[in-house]
Amino acid sequence: MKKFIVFLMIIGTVQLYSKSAPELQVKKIAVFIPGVVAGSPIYEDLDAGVREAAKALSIEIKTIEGGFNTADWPNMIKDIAATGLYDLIISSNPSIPEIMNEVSKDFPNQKFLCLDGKLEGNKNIYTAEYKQFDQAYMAGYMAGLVTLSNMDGANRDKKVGMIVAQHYPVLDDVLIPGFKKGLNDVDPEISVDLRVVGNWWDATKASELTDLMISEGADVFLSISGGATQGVISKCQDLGKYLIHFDSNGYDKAPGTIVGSTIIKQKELTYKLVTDFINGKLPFGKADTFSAKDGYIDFIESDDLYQKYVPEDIKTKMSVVIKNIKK
Ligand code: RBF
Repeated sequence: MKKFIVFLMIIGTVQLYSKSAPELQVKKIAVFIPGVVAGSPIYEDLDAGVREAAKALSIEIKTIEGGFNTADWPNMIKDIAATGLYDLIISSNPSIPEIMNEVSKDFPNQKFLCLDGKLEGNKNIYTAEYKQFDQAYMAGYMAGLVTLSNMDGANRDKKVGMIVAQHYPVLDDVLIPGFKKGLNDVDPEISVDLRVVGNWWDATKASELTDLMISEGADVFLSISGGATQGVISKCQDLGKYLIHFDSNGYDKAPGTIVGSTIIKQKELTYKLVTDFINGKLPFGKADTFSAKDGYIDFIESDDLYQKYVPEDIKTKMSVVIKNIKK
């Protein structure tokens, strides 16, 4: 009898445990980096945001770097879905939602989250993009003020350099127009010298382009080229020119050379969206846009290096522009 009671107690415990088990279950998330993490703020912050969420919540994560061959990405994402191991696959860039959409057809139980991309209407995919026109506008306005300034490295040519990794729709339709509008609002005579690296990693090529562009009059740069940006930064440092950093706070990478930082809060947004997912609140099927008004886009004025190296009149003008964008 005693043995039977013990047996019943064990069964009871097991049942009790298995009832509460789904709540205790650790969620598994795969992070697919379309490129490599190092050198691209947008991916470094994606990775950091997921890691912070994993620490705070009960999540197991696996980060997979997709490398630079875009043709490999669809099969890599498909392979992740095919494992059936992950409650959510996260990625980030404008070319990814369409790949997720295709993979979703074969794996209809797989959930996806894509930042920095947009796709509406697939009940298994949620996307979050940024209103990056405003981010590029602030970069353009700052670059315009610098090229017209009396700062040591500025010249009289009214010429600004833009170095990009490759052409893609968001770059051509949003980032370049935003940057040019910012420049134009400072002075319509400012011209842009735009060059293409051809990939997201070749810092040597980016450095050579920067050298050439400086010799032709450019004195301040915006680089949207991932890891290749390091080549632009070091050439500007060598030749005493300036750079506006994009996507993250870059002032301390090159004090006095990086004179502006326009950011997206990719780490914070990733953290928020992963938390929403864990709480069952991520609105799959929807596509949202996050902006300067929501606090997800900004220009960093508070940094000591910005305060130290940028002339007062430029800081005052930038403050007005930033305030208007956030309104
Ligand atoms: N941005 C990066 O910083 N690093 C990258 O490796 C990178 N790869 C990209 C690949 C493709 C196919 C596309 C469409 C965009 C890529 N981006 C990359 C750009 C990124 O989505 C974003 O537009 C910029 O980082 C500016 O915020």
